[in-house]
Amino acid sequence: MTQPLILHYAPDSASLVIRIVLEELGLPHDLRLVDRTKGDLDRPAYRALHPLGLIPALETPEGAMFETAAILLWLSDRHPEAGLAPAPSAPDRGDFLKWLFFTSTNLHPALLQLFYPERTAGPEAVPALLPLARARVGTCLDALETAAAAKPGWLTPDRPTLLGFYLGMLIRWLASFPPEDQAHVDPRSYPALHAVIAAAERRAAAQRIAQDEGLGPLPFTLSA
Ligand SMILES: N[C@@H](CCC(=O)N[C@@H](CS)C(=O)NCC(=O)O)C(=O)O
Repeated sequence: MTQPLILHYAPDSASLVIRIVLEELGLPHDLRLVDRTKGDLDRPAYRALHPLGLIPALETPEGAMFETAAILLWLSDRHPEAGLAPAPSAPDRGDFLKWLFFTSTNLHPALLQLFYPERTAGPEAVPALLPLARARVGTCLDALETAAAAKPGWLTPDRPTLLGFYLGMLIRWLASFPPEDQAHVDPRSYPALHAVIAAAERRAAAQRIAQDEGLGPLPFTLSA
């Protein structure tokens, strides 16, 4: 019997997009809640799955996976029929990979610097780091908005895509901050991305997981 996939998750963390994609693909899996307040991330058993003790981690029959983008790509490559990403031989595979890695190595870390500046540079550097991280987020979103405005097949409101779900989660976090907070982003200020994530959040899979995690009916845009 094949071992099931096991996702180590916490509500409204980076595991959200993995849960949505597992649901979108209809893949059976078990969930293990990681309780950060109880030190679960530092337990040797969890560190054996993820060397840095971060969420998400996915146990697969072939070993543990970590890094959100790697897990997403691994899942979609095994289920090409779902069309969540261009196939390895597709002409637009290179563009898709480029923007997936752009998101995971530039936008996602800039958000973490913005949300947890003291972890990056210590408490005394927070006032200097915050505007830099905010500017970096803006630069990344501007570039992604330009990419989305060209309506590529891998970032379109017309059908679900890995990047649409991933960006929906990241933009959700920015939109969750009150407007007066430095970290706040109004998703409507990026119309092409807004259209993509608004379509993504309407998917039945996204709705089911959002309901399970208590994220409200518009989990990505937070307002119509
Ligand atoms: N590069 C990692 C980043 C994962 C990450 O930073 N996860 C956060 C949750 S969203 C985490 O586990 N933080 C540890 C903590 O909150 O203590 C990825 O893409 O998976």
